[in-house]
Amino acid sequence: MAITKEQALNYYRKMRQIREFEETIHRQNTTGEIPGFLHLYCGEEANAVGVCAHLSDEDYIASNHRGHGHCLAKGSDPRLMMMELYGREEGLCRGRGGSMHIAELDKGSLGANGIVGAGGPLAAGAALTQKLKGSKNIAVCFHGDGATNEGYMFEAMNMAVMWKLPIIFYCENNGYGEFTGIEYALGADSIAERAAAFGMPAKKINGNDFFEVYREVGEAVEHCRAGQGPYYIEAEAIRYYGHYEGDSQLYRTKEELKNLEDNDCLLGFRKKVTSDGLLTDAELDAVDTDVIEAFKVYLDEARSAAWPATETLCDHVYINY
Ligand SMILES: Cc1ncc(C[n+]2csc(CCOP(=O)(O)OP(=O)(O)O)c2C)c(N)n1
Ligand SMILES: [Mg+2]
Repeated sequence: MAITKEQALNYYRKMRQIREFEETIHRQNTTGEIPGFLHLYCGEEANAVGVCAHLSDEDYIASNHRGHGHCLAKGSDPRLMMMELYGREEGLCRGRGGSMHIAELDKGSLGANGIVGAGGPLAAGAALTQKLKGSKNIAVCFHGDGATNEGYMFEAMNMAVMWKLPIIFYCENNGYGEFTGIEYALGADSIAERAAAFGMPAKKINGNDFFEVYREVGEAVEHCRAGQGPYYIEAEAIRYYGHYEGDSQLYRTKEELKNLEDNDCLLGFRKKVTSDGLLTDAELDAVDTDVIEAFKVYLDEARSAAWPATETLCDHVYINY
């Protein structure tokens, strides 16, 4: 699956936008200006971008609590997302959703979700709808290693196999569920092997390598669009920061934190495209500068934008039947 120069630039820009979004709110969080909890996606960018590169607005994704990267990769506007995290009226969900309920249905983004594993049944439902409509659209369930131990994930996976649903279960295995290491929490030897036991193809891949993600997910998407049922991918990933902003990470060694950069997906991408002669360092630097400058503006605008009027706070939150 060859990638053109234009595609490579777009994918790099998207990964850089995610990184900059997260780094910006990482800095701003200490000011107390952003309401609610933040779970940063820094380090996992190659996954969201490598998966969503194969999807259109008519395909669906279900995200989790670490959802900003998925949302951006699926096409949401970073400026409106920043407004949303700041709780402003102009935000993507009019400031009512915030970090953990950010969504954009027109982009097929079913939203971030604070209930670990809840994306399984949601994405399976979206996939069932597409199948019943006879479309070629698919759904992707982004979830973490911790979520793989939730009962309703098992139910969703079983139903997906039974009903041959066009769904990819995409596990971002960053080695932790909150503060608990996977070696303690996972009963099986391997997440992918356990998924295979449900009766679907399952692979373990390196989620730090954009090109591997892109290639493997491309095959999985073809499988689903061809009506061959679900597909499971376990991608090894790294979580740069704590579980949430404010986590002091005393359960991780200094050595582990120091070595994370060795597997940085943005650095790996740069190394690969420059050594292949697809892009130059100068072209990549120009993207970096452009994105960093754009985020300064998004941040300023979000900080000074209007709050929702108090009497409207419950508008757009509940549906009246
Ligand atoms: C049903 C449910 N149980 C527990 C929690 C508390 N909780 C929030 S995030 C999390 C860990 C999730 O780990 P993982 O799925 O690996 O995602 P990661 O945070 O590593 O991206 C837990 C247990 C929750 N939000 N929902
Ligand atoms: Mg995890």
